[in-house]
Amino acid sequence: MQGKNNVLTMVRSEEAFLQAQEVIPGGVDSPVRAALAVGANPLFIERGEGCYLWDVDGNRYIDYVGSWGPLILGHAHPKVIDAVCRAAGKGTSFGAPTEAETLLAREVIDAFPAMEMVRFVNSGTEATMSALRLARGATGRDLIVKFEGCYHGHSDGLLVAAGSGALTMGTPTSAGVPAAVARQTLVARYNDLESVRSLFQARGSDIAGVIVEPVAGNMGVVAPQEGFLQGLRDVCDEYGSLLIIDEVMTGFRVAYGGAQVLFDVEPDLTCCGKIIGGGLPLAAFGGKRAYMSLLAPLGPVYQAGTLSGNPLAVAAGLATLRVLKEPGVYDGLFLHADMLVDGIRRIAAQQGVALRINQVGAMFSLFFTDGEVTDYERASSSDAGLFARFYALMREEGVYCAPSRFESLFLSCCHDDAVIEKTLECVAASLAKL
Ligand code: KE4
Repeated sequence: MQGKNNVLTMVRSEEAFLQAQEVIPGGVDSPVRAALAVGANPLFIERGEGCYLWDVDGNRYIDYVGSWGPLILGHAHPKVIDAVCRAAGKGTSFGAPTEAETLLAREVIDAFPAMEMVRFVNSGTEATMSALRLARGATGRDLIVKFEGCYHGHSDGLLVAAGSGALTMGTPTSAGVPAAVARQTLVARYNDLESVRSLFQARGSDIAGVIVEPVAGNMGVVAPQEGFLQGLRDVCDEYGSLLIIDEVMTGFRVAYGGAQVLFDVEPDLTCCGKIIGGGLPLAAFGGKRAYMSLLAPLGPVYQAGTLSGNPLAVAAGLATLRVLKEPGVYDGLFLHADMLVDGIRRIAAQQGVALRINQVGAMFSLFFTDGEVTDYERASSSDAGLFARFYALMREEGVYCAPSRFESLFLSCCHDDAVIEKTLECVAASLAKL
């Protein structure tokens, strides 16, 4: 429903936001949704279909958030909805193993060559938290290495120099994380192997593992430079530490087998999430049998979850991966991602706007800067004010982007030629008004 002068009306969203703020902190169940960094109020969503979202005022948007990555098939994909409805008709949770979990486990293991076993959990946070505990249990060591600006969920030890919402909110190291826990986390600079090696030279015998986003997506998109990931593999081998590749965002997004297949690097443990749940709460961590067999009930590393491997989420995940394996799906996805990114670059150049776009596969992000963005420091130096203005203008045009320059934008299989063309018209109009 368009307001006067074609200005979107957001009366019900505003009212819904006031209501929500009375009973939910910030009115949202995850901070970045509050859109504080761009000075906007969040839209309350009524429904999604394909590449579109409708807010509660009836305004339609082309969606480039895709629930922060999971909706690679687009909203309400018929095969996903049908699978979830059929599963729900048989009950929603049993707290007991089901054959569908084994089927999904085989699909995930087939996708990641370095994986021999996998365990399902309910969120990416759980997956990375559990993978760290497993690395510590496997090595008997306490320290972990992470990278400034990378986000791996909100478990205490990983909320140190974190990205995503922690960056957006300006709290990279959260209150409430005990200093003793934070001290177990060493922080290196992304794409800077020397910063990693210096940590290992100082503390290598105490480092259980390195956890890395193989393509950073939580400081905006930052690709690994040549040799960076293999360098992490080599230093972990040298010191007997585990390499944990966090593919929660990149898994099935930059390639069916994630960034580890794209960049040919072999982790000891892999975390995945988002897409494997098809929009329902499901994530996973997996790796070599020798490590995974240390997990309870087989071994001494405890990890558990009431709803882990939930039948509805497993059904959504299985349906999603089966569609992704169909011929040509990734060709179309990447073709349209390239069309969009090339088009935005062309328009920005024509309008003389200093805009850097980092893209890997079907994820990309926009930095209002003219320099290369290869780490958190350079991402942070991009113009936040211009980003906020661009976000607002695009939303007025009917395009729904992530409300933070430290997030990624995602395409779905439903973003076709016509949608890309329409998006580029909106980009041209928005950049012209910056
Ligand atoms: P969840 O616990 O949010 O399911 O996953 C945590 C996580 C782990 N690893 C990576 C690489 C991730 O990107 C994430 C979560 N991503 C953010 C978006 N940047 C989730 C959005 C939010 O926090 O609301």
